[in-house]
Amino acid sequence: MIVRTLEECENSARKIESETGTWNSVRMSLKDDNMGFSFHITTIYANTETPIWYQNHLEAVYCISGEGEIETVDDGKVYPIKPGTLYLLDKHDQHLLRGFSEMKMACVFNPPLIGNEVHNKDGAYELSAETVTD
Ligand code: 9YT
Repeated sequence: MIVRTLEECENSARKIESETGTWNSVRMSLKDDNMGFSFHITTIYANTETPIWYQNHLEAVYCISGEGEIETVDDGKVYPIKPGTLYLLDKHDQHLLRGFSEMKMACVFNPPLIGNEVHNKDGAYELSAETVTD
C-alpha cells in the first residue's frame, strides 16, 4: 500500500514546471510504483495555449476546476472543458489545450512516466529507454 498527499508531492522533485511556462505537473505516482500507469495533478495556467501530441502515450484527463477548451488539430473540432469534463486521448490525438482560467486536471498516463519528462518539440514525451526494454 502506498499513500501520498498532494502537498508533500508538491514540495518534492515530483513537481515539474513546463519549459513553455504554460503548466506544471505534480507526478503523484510514477512507473516505479508498478501500477501500469502514472497519475498526475496538472495545473494549466490561465490565458495559455499548449500544443500537445502524445505519440508514445495514452492520456486520460479529468477537469477538477477551471475553464478552457481543447482543439483537435486533424479536424479543427473544439471541445469545452469545465469541472467534471473527462477527455481521453485514445487516438494519440494532436491537440491544442487552452486554459481560460487556471485549470486543475487529474491526468493518467499509459505507459507510465518515469518522472522528469517534459514535452519535446512536437509536444510529446519520449519513451524512456527503461520503458522501451520492459
Ligand atoms: C493535460 C496535459 O497533458 N497537460 C500537460 C502535462 C501533463 N498532463 C503531465 O505531464 O502531467
